[in-house]
Amino acid sequence: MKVSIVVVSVLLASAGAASAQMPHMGGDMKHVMVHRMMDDVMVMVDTMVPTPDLQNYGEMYMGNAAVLNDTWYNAQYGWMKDGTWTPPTGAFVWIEQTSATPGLMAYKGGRMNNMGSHTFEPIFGTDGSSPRIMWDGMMLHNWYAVSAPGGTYEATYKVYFGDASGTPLDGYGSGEATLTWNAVPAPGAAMTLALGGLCACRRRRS
Ligand SMILES: [Cu+2]
Repeated sequence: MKVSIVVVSVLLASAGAASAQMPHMGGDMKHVMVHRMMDDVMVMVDTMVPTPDLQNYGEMYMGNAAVLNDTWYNAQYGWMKDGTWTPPTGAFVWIEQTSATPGLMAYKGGRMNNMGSHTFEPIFGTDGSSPRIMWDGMMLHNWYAVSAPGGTYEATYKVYFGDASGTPLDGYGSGEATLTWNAVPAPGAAMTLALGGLCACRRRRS
């Protein structure tokens, strides 16, 4: 686990140097493990990694990643297949957002060691997109963003087997998971507040 994280940061650093600044995952990968148990789907969030922070780095991103400009964002959560299993014959795995804190936006990510797999298209209801995505079972780190930090955010997901249009398969169960984030004020905002305080003091003295 540690080794792969080191490799990822090296890749991101070299890519950033070559082109524009790449967005940051925000911390260690926090995996959402999806397992098929007979006719059921089980979903478990890795509890070892602390609750991710949505952060604003004050950076501008190029291309599709520009959707993260001026946002507080994070991509630590990664959907991951637990063990080797396949969906029922002819069926697909669907991840559906059933509820989320208002203001939480989501964009399609990909594998952390391949930024080219990240399309940044709006998903999970963002900008009128579908509440569900079909998942191919590859590690998937989506990007979550808010346009103003407002404390704690949550999103709840149902993972199930469905047909090509997302209709759940009869006779199969579904799994559920809730992801949470804390939105922290930008370092720049704290600095502005400090400077504001300083100015107030000066004004009082004069
Ligand atoms: Cu991952």
